Amino acid sequence: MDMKTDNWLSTAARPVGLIIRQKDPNNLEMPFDRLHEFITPSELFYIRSHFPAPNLDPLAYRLSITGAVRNELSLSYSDIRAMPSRTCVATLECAGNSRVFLAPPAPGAQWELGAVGNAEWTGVPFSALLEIAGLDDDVCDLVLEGADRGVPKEEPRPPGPISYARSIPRSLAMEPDVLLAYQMNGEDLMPDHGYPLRAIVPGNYGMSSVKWVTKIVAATQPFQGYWQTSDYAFWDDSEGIPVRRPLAEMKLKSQIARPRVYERLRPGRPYTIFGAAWAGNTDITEIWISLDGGASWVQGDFVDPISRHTWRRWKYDWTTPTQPGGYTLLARATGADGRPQPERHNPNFGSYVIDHPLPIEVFVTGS
Ligand SMILES: Nc1nc2c(c(=O)[nH]1)N[C@H]1C(S)=C(S)[C@@H](COP(=O)(O)O)O[C@H]1N2
Ligand SMILES: [Mo]
Repeated sequence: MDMKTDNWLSTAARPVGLIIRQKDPNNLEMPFDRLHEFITPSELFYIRSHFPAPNLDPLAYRLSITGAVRNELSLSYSDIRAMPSRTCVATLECAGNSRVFLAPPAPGAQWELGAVGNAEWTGVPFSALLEIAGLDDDVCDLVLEGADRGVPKEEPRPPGPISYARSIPRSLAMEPDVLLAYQMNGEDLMPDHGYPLRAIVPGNYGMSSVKWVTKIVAATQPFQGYWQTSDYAFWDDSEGIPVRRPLAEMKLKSQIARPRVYERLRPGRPYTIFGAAWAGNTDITEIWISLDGGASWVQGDFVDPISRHTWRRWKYDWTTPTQPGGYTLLARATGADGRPQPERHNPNFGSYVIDHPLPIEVFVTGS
């Protein structure tokens, strides 16, 4: 056997697979220092699943649309594939991404930087299906239910198995880029990413993009399901009274991909700091880097243009210090409204929405 096959050579340009946070169900993240291309290769795209992936046969598959509609629908996979399609690029970030940076430690999967990715999604606009179904005037929420089922491990535990279900407001469901997608990066979805059909809700945290969708309910009351109120929700303030609201729009955030935590760097050498920044419905206009733990900031350059719902890769050409020792690097993005990322994590979000600048400690060696 020829040992000089290319997987023995530089791994810099090729995917290296995912990091296991939990097995069965699969919860796998991208080694974020592998960020190179604008589009995350499918094999590097994180997987976040509450229950084992259901095995859905596309020939038996049906999508039902029920509730407050004029025409209840039951569509086959081929019905959906026959409809006019739309393609969009969207960044999905799990609301728990970077949880490992919280101190004191927060319960839940200890995601580092890799529960985020940017892919090209193809499917049917959700609005096209809703137009055929004909929503009643008083519909406020569209509930999307996946075929995966189980009993959540976190308290409060429901009395029996439940399916993964989330709702989105009617106005969002009608946005042209909200898709029921069957392809990711030009190929049919992989089982872990929702085969045969999943929702893609650009601008929202990943939990809205329900995988393995089999049922859609048009609701005339705000949906109060487990993943809407108990999990994936936060404490808001209503006239001084704390209220529970569902997480929705992704917050402005940036991450350093290279160097990685505790990387050793040689002194006085050029080093390109590289990363990405994204947000829900705000354009990202500036990226600032700190090389001294936040005492001072310098501006980085974007590699990608502004594009709604996708990340912008950025870089900063640094010359590493000549003084050996530990250095803390930070990145902080600013949105079109002039607002930067917050300095600290907001405890109202619990173990979610980790959107403050994340410290990356590196060591500059003596020579
Ligand atoms: N049916 C179903 N859909 C789901 C989930 C799930 O557990 N079951 N996880 C959600 C969460 S929390 C995230 S972050 C995204 C992750 O999508 P991915 O695994 O394709 O990256 O899927 C969402 N859709
Ligand atoms: Mo998530």
